[in-house]
Amino acid sequence: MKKIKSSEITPITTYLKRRNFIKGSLTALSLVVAKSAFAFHNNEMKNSVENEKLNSFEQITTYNNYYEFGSNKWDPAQNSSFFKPKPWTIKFDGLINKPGEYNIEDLLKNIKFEDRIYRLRCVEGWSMVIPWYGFSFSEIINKLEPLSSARYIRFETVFRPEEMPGQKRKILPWPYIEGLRIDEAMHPLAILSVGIYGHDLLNQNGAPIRLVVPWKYGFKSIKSIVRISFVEKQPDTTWSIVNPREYGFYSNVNPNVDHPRWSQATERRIGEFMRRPTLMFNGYEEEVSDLYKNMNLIKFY
Ligand SMILES: Nc1nc2c(c(=O)[nH]1)N[C@H]1C(S)=C(S)[C@@H](COP(=O)(O)O)O[C@H]1N2
Ligand SMILES: [Mo]
Repeated sequence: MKKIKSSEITPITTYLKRRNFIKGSLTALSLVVAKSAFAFHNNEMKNSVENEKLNSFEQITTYNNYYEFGSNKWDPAQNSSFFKPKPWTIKFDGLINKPGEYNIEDLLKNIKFEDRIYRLRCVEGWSMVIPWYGFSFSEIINKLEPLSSARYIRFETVFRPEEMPGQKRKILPWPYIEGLRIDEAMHPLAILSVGIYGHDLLNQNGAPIRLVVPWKYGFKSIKSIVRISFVEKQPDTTWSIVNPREYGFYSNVNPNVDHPRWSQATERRIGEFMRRPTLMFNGYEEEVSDLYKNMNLIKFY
């Protein structure tokens, strides 16, 4: 991994001042995928995450879901100090020309890192705005040369019960697994993240590398990835194994499709008191809706 040198770590105050620069790069990115520059511009006025306040480093690193370290929001920060994110390898297998187990440093050589400010909407009804540091997952996918028969990607989190106390209990089937359709994974907004606020990821956020898919509920953004498999059939995912009626494969953020036990129409931003409306595809509709045209989003929840 491109180790973030201490000289590169951005103090949080100056990070906020740099947001104009980041906004520029995000706009450029979105223009590539938006239907038209004008449509994006209009949308930006109403929906842009750039107009929203970033959650603090403290909030992002102390209010977490990472069941491998326990199921309370404060557990991951408290119980993850024995976890060793270094050294790290990721195994790539299945329907690709270049399978193998790659050391993370080798894997991330020549990768173009970027800051990406995204909303994260948990299926439980809370949300945050997080400045990730990472890169488009498509960069890695292209290097691996998927075969045309590869239609889905399956992700697996590390299994280390000695370092992850939650894995000693059967709160979930271990290891945690997730999946995406390959065109979703190739979308420029889907990133692998290695940092937050210009700082290496802390263990509670999924060190050393985790997925971030901002238009889907947070549980799709699988942490501490050790295996990525290219497959033909839609893979199983942890939460849909546990409760298929409540958690589907797609899990796109959708204020119009309620969870069986609660409404998804609104959310509480961590740090705020009032609830705010949840946006279609978490506010990334302009960029991602083409992935789902002609799909029934109630059936494919
Ligand atoms: N391996 C693993 N990945 C996981 C989880 C988990 O329990 N285990 N929780 C998910 C859920 S429900 C959410 S909302 C996000 C939270 O990410 P954050 O704690 O970095 O904000 O991580 C997701 N990734
Ligand atoms: Mo979540």
